[in-house]
Amino acid sequence: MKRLAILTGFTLLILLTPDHQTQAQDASFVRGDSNGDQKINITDAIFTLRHLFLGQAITCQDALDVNDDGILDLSDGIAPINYLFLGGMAPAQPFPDCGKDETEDELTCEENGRCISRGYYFVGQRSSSVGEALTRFKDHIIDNLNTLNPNDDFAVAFFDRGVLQFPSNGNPVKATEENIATSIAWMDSVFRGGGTCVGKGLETVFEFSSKSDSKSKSIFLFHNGWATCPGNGGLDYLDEVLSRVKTLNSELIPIHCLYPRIDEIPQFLIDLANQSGGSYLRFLAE
Ligand SMILES: [Ca+2]
Ligand SMILES: [Ca+2]
Ligand SMILES: [Ca+2]
Repeated sequence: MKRLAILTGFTLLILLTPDHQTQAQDASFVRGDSNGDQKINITDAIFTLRHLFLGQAITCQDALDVNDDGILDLSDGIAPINYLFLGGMAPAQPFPDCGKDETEDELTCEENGRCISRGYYFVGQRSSSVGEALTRFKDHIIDNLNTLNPNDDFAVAFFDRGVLQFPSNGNPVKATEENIATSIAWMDSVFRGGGTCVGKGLETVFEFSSKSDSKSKSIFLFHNGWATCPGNGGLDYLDEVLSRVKTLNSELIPIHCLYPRIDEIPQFLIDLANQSGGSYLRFLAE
C-alpha cells in the first residue's frame, strides 16, 4: 500500500513537471538585451561574452541568442556589435519589444529584466458612505494604469452588496492603451450602490490575480474599514474576512489600503496591510 502511494506520488510529479517548467522557462524577453535593462548596447555584447567565457550567470538564454539559431556561441556576442556599429542585422524577434520566442529550440528564459510582467488589481467600495471619494479612487486607478507597461496586467472590481468587475470574464488583461481605455469607459458606468461586502470584493481580486503569471503583483483596496453585508457584517465579519484573505493570499501579494477619511485608520485596514506586507494610508481630497 505504501509502495503504491509512493509510486502514485512519483507519477504525479512526472505529470506535473513538464507543464510547470514550460511556464517558468517561457518568459517574455527582448532578444539581444542580455543584461535585461531593455536597452541594446555594447554592454549586452560584453555581458554575453562574459557568460560564454567567464561563466557569468544568466536568467534568460533566449535573450542572448541574438541570431535565434538555438545555440549560444561567439556569433551571439558579435552580432550586437555588428548591428550597433556596422549596420548589421537587427536581432531576431522579439525585438525591440518584449515578447516570447516563436521558434522552437532548447534554450529557456526564466526572466529578462524589465520584461517581467507586473500585475495590478484594484478593488473599491462603492457604497454611498464613501461619497465623492469614489470618483477620486477611479482617478487614482487611471493614474496608475497610465504608468504601466503593455506587458503588465490589471483588473478592477467594485463592491457593494455584490461585485462589479472588469474584465467581466474574470481574466486580467494586458495594460495596452486599448484595454486601459475600455476599463475607463467601464468605470464611468459604475455608480454608488448599497452595502459593503468587502470580503466578496477581495475574493474577486484574488480570483483575478490567481489567473495571472505576473512575477510581481499588488492589490489596491479602497475601503472605509467597515462592513454592512446582508446577513453578515460588523466586526465578526471583518475578522472572518481577515482570516479568509490569509488563506487566499498564499502568494503574499501586498494589499495597499486607501482610507477615504481624516479620522483614525480602522484596525481592519491596518491588519490587512500588515498581514500581507502591504501599506495603509489616508486617501483624502486635495
Ligand atoms: Ca541591455
Ligand atoms: Ca545563437
Ligand atoms: Ca528560438
